[in-house]
Amino acid sequence: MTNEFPDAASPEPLTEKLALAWTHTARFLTTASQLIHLPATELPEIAFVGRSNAGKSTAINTLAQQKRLAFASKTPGRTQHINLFELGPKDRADALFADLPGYGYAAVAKAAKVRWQKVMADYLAVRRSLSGVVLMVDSRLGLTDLDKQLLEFVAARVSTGEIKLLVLLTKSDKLNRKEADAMLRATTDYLAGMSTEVSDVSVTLFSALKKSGVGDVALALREWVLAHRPTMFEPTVAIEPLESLTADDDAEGAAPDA
Ligand SMILES: Nc1nc2c(ncn2[C@@H]2O[C@H](COP(=O)(O)OP(=O)(O)O)[C@@H](O)[C@H]2O)c(=O)[nH]1
Ligand SMILES: [Mg+2]
Repeated sequence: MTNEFPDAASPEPLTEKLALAWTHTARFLTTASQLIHLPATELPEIAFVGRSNAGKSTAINTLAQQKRLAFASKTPGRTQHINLFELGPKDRADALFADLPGYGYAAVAKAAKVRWQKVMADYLAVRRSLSGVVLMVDSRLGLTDLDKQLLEFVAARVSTGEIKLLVLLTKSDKLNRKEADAMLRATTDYLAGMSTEVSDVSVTLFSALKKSGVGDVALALREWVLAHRPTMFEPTVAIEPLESLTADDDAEGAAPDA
């Protein structure tokens, strides 16, 4: 399994076939019910999010060309864990997929909903290695209020380009051409509100049933990973050189009392 797909150093041009060979390498890594249990990693992570029943598990399995990588649950709302999958060569993984719990399932108790909303918000706001978000939206429903809330959780990091965003309008086989075009346009219009000159925001129709959009999505995700540069730790509070601190202290200490 050497060099079946290009890495950053490879001169080989990226094709849909190579991108799909890469998504095919996805394998289960670990599961976590709390953020602190997620492994710290330098690998770029791509999160898959969406309402319960939006077609998230099916989309992940279709991208990976594996039958039950992400468990397509018969009981929506039951899987409240973050599942991590590893991609790339076995001995040198180059990216992670994170399957986040679906939201919006009516039968889940209020307390559990609130708890998970917080986990999602925190994950999207602080997970340092997060480099992309794939939001799955049922193409018959379009963006719902919960999807828009979720987008708000990542909006700041999307606007700086730190996190890339791809919205998949799933189950597009259920729409005719005219309906599909209208949904694509409405979603694009909404997302224009969170796009900037440096952001990477896109929308695409997707059907696991008809296998449409699959190669495009694999390409997009592979490009994200190849373009990823680990974020350096940037202190939000300026750390002054020791000397200048000392000097300031001295100056203050020497200041005459009022
Ligand atoms: N027609 C059609 N149905 C789909 C497609 N993708 C998923 N589904 C169906 O939508 C339902 C929810 O899918 P699932 O992947 O479990 O959704 P999740 O809850 O978001 O993980 C299942 O009945 C799937 O068979 C698709 O591309 N076309
Ligand atoms: Mg699922």
